[in-house]
Amino acid sequence: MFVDEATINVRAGNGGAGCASFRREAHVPKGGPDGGDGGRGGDVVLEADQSLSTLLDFHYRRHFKAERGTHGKGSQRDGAEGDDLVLRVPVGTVVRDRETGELISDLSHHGQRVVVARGGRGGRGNRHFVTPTRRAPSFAELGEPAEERWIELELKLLADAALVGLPSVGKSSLIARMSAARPKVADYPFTTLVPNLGVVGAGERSFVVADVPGLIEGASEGAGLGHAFLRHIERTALILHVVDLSGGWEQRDPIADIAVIDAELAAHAEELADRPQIVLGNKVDADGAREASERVAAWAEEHGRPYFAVSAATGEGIESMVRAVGERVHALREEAAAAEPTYEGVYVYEPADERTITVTRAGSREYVVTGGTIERMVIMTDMNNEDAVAYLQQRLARAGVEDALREAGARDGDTITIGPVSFEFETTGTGGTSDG
Ligand SMILES: Nc1nc2c(ncn2[C@@H]2O[C@H](COP(=O)(O)OP(=O)(O)OP(=O)(O)O)[C@@H](O)[C@H]2O)c(=O)[nH]1
Ligand SMILES: [Mg+2]
Repeated sequence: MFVDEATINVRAGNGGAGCASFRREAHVPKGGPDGGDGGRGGDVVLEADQSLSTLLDFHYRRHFKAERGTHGKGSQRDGAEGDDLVLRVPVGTVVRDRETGELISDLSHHGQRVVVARGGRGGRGNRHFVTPTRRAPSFAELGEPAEERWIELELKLLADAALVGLPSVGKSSLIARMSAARPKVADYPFTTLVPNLGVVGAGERSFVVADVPGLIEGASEGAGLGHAFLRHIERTALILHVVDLSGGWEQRDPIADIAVIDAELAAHAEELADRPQIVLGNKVDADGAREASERVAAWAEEHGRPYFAVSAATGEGIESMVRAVGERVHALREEAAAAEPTYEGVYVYEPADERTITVTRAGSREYVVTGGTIERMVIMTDMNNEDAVAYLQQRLARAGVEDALREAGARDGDTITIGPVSFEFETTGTGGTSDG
């Protein structure tokens, strides 16, 4: 179907740094620690919005950045949080991580939100690091760097209704009459090779209609252009079943034609047989068509299907048919919306391997340790401050880094690299796997 694509770069806001400061009191040279925390950086969020219909905006601008958090200050003043950046995309947008190809989200409902890049946490001020043995922590945490990634957006426009019928019954002619779509029309079968979509204006109630290639007997088993197109119909709420009322190039019984299509739909998927249908008797302008129309009308009434006699050629009957289809589509949409869960929560995309610790041997006495969570611990540490480094060492041990290194064969004195930092391996004896 109609596909619109864009690739964009999203960067959340960095967290602000925590502050290391001490209360000033008249008689005490150094009061208690009172450094405020850094503010959280803003997230980049995608939100589905039904008033939008294309991804065109993202073709002109490709880099999007949320606001950073500000740094904490003395006297327990915390930094301000950065604002989230909310990017609105059309309903039907599928989001993927460009690097891994991983599906991040399928934004199929108005208001649905997904965080595609998380803002960095603010660093904690020094007052958080007080322990019985460390009364005056001289360090604070740095802010957490924000996430940044390239994501791919793909818009899949879904049709509300699909024009279905045998070849040459006039499906493409009808979509051309109903909308601005201009598909190829010809009086030989299988003129339409790919589905066409058209937006039909029906007062306030515009809807999207699909014109798919003609189906023939055996389509559900792969005859003709078969299967691929039945798949497109699966997701449309309403079937506009088009039948040819004209005598055509051979004697044809429109009611038998309807039965052929019904059988193919049912053979493809049980629920297609129960899908709401409106029957459109087309070519009512042709010789002998009125009589055929009356018979189809009687049959349709008997089977509880609305029926309209139309002519794509002269325009007869089109207006009232479009109005009725618009109303039906609207009712079906409301039904579907009522059945939908509401989207209040926000899904946050987290690559799966954040907590995994991987040790790679890089030389005879050199190891590289990777893992999102522990790399962040390192990045948030002020390496110029001895106390901060000692604290980091304990956290890493508790997170299981020491155990993992030892398992990989590391011995005291080996060089260990985590993120941008290298240091010497030294056992703390803190061990264990509780949180860090
Ligand atoms: N007289 C008359 N001819 C029509 C009408 N609608 C379509 N036709 C003719 O029927 C033939 C087939 O029309 P298409 O619109 O290509 O039919 P289709 O169902 O899209 O055909 P496929 O794509 O091959 O499945 C063309 O020659 C049209 O001009 C109509 O209302 N009246
Ligand atoms: Mg066609």
